[in-house]
Amino acid sequence: MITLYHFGDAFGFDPSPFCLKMETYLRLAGHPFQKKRGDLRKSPKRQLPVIEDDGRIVADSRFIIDYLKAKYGDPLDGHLTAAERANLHAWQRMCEESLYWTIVYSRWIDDTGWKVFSPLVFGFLPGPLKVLVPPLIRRRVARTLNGQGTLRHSRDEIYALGMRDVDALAALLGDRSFMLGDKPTSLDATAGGWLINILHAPLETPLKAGAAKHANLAAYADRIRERLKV
Ligand SMILES: N[C@@H](CCC(=O)N[C@@H](CS)C(=O)NCC(=O)O)C(=O)O
Repeated sequence: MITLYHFGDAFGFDPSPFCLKMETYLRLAGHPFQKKRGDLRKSPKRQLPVIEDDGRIVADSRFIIDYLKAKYGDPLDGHLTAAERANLHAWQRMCEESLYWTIVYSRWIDDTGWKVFSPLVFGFLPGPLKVLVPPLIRRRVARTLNGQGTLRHSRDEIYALGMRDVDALAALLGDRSFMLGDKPTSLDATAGGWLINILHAPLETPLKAGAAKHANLAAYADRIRERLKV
């Protein structure tokens, strides 16, 4: 049985887009799995998600999906042409390398999001750690966002950049059931993990308000979330 190590379901689902991507992938591909709370200190790359399968540990959603495809087959993407795979790759990277950072900003830096996010994800910490740890990690995330570049922009610019990606996803989806057609592909694991995290998270950010204006994305997030139910 595959074990998915993730952060936990602080939002009723995993607040990490990458962990929710992995869970969505496993469900859409039909692989049986169990979820356990992961420990960053024990994770090979100090990040989650990680899976364990037959004693083998695999880290990073991209390498996990490669591993699962090699071992169990490729029910989601196996039928795609080379051009369709290239298209999928580009959209996936847009979510994971661009839109991701606006999500991170909306939770860790923007005070509106932080006030709600912090107690939800750090609520499990005992006593004084609940007060001490969140600002330390918040400062570390700010350094990362500064190095990566997002924090060089104003709040309005950061949300405007995020909305370009959300608007592009809405245009891609159109009136289809899934991002690339009638059947789910691995792009829906990423897009689902991202859009559920934007639209269903209890944080009233400009990104959520902007995404909610796209009725097709709201219905899509509901549809993918339905697939996550056991
Ligand atoms: N490229 C990785 C990214 C994973 C990732 O960024 N995970 C974040 C949570 S969304 C994490 O573990 N952050 C903790 C840290 O970097 O200290 C993947 O595809 O799995």
